[in-house]
Amino acid sequence: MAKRCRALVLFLSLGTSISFRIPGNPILADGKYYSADPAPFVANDTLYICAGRDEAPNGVNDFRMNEWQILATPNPSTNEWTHFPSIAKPEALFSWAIRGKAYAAQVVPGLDGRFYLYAPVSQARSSSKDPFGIGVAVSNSPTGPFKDLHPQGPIISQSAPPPGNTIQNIDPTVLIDDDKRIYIYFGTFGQLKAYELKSDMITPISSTLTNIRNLPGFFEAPWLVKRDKTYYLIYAGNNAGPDSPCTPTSYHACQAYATASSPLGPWTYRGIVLDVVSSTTSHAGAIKFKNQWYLAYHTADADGGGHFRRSVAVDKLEFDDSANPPRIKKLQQTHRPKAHSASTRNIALKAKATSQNSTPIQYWIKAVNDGSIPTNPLPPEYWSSYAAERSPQKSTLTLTWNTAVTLSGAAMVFFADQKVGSNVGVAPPAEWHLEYQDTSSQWVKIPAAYTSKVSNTPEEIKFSTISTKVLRAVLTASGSGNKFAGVGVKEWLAYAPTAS
Ligand code: FUB
Repeated sequence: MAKRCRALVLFLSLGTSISFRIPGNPILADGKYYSADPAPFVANDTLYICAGRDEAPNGVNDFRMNEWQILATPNPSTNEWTHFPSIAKPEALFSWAIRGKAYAAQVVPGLDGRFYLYAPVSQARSSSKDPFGIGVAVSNSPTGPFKDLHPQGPIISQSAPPPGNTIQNIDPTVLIDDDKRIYIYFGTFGQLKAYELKSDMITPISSTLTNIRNLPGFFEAPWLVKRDKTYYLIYAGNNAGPDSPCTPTSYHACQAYATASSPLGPWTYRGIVLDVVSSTTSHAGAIKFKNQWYLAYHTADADGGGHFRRSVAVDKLEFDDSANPPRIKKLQQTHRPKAHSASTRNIALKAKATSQNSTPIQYWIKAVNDGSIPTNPLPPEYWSSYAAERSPQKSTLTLTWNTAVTLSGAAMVFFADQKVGSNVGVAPPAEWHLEYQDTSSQWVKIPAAYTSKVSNTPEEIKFSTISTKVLRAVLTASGSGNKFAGVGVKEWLAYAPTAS
């Protein structure tokens, strides 16, 4: 009996794995397991990707992350992967950590042949303002089981040495340099710190932290890597706004990068590695494997995916060696073949949406005709005129097609967090109607039974057939005097008489 129990414990602690072949990105796509914050590493002729597991229920806008998992392939171009669904859980790995908050971890093959897991978790008992800390665990195998290497607590936290650390301590990235010196970077919310570690992989070499500045738009997710003599720091940046090099709204992030000739900088910003992805967060890791560079990153592209139900993808990363230092070429995302989309009467999907008012930085005009109607959207998943005390009374949204289209109906799926008639927040519009541009470019109001009802199911407003290249919605916000609520639109559908 004792023998049977021991065998069972051994089996459970080693975990189970499952192998499969994929038709393309994302790697885990059926929505059974979501995977986020990929951190690639190489061992035993295999490319491994350590990832967190997103478990937020659909519609919950929060990180629900209880464990880490590993994906492994002998070669990404074979599309053959093995999934180790549960390699560690914060509270089981670190006696000082609470359940959940299994944020972006990295497994680092050490110089001693062992594997070091750098894992941000939340401390059970901490007097610091922010309880996040980075723990380190070690294993003889790339997929665990891992054992806490520093049972006293996190090696990095607001109260661990070196002092002067008041940031949220997550998103570690570790590089073992060619001369065997070890560097760690970590941070988020625009704050990035770094220092050198001793060969024990846990102790800071000096009592000084390097504050990394000069990374335009740095938000989080640093990834430190070296190629030949050049150090590359890839990071999630979200400097949105008219001069942003990459993000359309303040909720988005792109992957930018900087280079340096020494591991702690100074860094020089070089450009964008990866445009915004379908999830608002962006987190990536670059790795050389069998003479090819790859970038692992996450998106919301799996079945039922979302900003808190992310999935890891991997694509080839190319360098331009004619530049000095060599430039990283912007990644071309690849996807598994899409199922044919069902025929639809909604031809708004083929139009370009614009807003005549300037759209506040958190909202996204592209969301109004992207075919997605989320129940609990984040701001970039809808358009809104909400600008606190300065929300305008009138707004106009326009759909423009390249060639004339025939329309016989439309639907507006409004977002509202306030009741009808409110003059604060986002409320159903007091009034709205559609106009189209006729052949002499005159705006003509479309007579129809308009309703400002808020429902997540599009309700078609039918009208007599019109032909136009430009359709506009004139929206009047509720409120009075100079105090108006914002108007919010999750989706605007424009119906042709027949489906195509
Ligand atoms: O997964 C939780 C957080 O989301 C990570 O720490 C960030 O980098 C972002 O990807």
